Amino acid sequence: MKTIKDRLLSGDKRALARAITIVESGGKEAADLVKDLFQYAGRAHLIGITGSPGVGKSTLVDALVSEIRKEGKKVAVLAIDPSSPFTGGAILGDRIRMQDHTMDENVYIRSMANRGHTGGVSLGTYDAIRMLEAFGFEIIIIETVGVGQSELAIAKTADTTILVLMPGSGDDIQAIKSGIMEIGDIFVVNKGDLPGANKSATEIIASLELTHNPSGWHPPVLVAISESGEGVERIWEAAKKHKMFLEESNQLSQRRKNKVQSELSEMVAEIARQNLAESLERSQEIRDALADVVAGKLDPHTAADGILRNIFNHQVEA
Ligand SMILES: Nc1nc2c(ncn2[C@@H]2O[C@H](COP(=O)(O)OP(=O)(O)OP(=O)(O)O)[C@@H](O)[C@H]2O)c(=O)[nH]1
Ligand SMILES: [Mg+2]
Repeated sequence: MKTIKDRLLSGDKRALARAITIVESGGKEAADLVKDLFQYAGRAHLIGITGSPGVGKSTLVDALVSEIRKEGKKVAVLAIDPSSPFTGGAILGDRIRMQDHTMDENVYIRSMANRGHTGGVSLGTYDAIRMLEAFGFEIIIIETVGVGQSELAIAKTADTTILVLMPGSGDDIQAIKSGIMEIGDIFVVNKGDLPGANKSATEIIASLELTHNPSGWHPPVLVAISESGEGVERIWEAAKKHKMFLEESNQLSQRRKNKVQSELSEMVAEIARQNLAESLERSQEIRDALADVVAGKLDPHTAADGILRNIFNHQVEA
């Protein structure tokens, strides 16, 4: 019988779906699969799309997919914790187009839960991206609902981050105030058919002029009507231009290095958390420390310090 790895590499979408389910669950099976497929990963252009609920992210993603397919490129979409279901044409008024995409063998759309990670990007997401890259997707779009920290997490994961806003929602003002403007490589004022779109765009441009910009990239602010596809071609052009800019200014490798760094530190923290949970049950020393804190004999800082030593010594010996 062929392995999941062989089936995935030969273009079997069911194997891809299975592989993503495996890496989503984590554990040894996931680690082995990632090890097997790691050498085929790391090649796609990762585009993060974020913004408040209901600004039209999924509608924009759908229109972008159509745009990308015009160039014949293979494109995958990961929708992380969507508040509305994505796959299978569930988007109101968009059934027919979505249906088109799901019939297209060069498109893959998948929803993922972030399993309680407030950052919006869990370790499983990094590995799911690897599975999609190994399968051969050239562009991977990651949609996350922007709620505080998740914008920052997606910006760390993606090569190009698109921040979507809509007119009249106060979103733009909110974004400017909360300092998330810095994460946008491209700004989209969606629902350009509604009043106030140009005003929003002007405000964003004005605030960008005040934003510190060490990379040398000047984020474009584009008005679009995702529902009709108007302005979406320019968004795709801007995304390609941004990737080229990163390559030419040697910032792509730096971004990817930062990404690996945050993934690794998250992974180490996760292993430490698991070890701690196990040690809490297993280790008499840790149980004693807990009892001492409860009894008021030991302060929590000293106890935590002792527990850390215990875990890492244990790790070294193991
Ligand atoms: N008027 C107008 N409505 C739009 C446009 N694009 C999307 N919408 C509508 O906005 C609503 C939300 O669209 P979605 O694409 O689901 O928004 P989203 O940001 O993905 O939403 P969540 O994933 O739930 O956060 C839907 O009713 C869309 O039809 C647009 O360009 N103009
Ligand atoms: Mg959505």
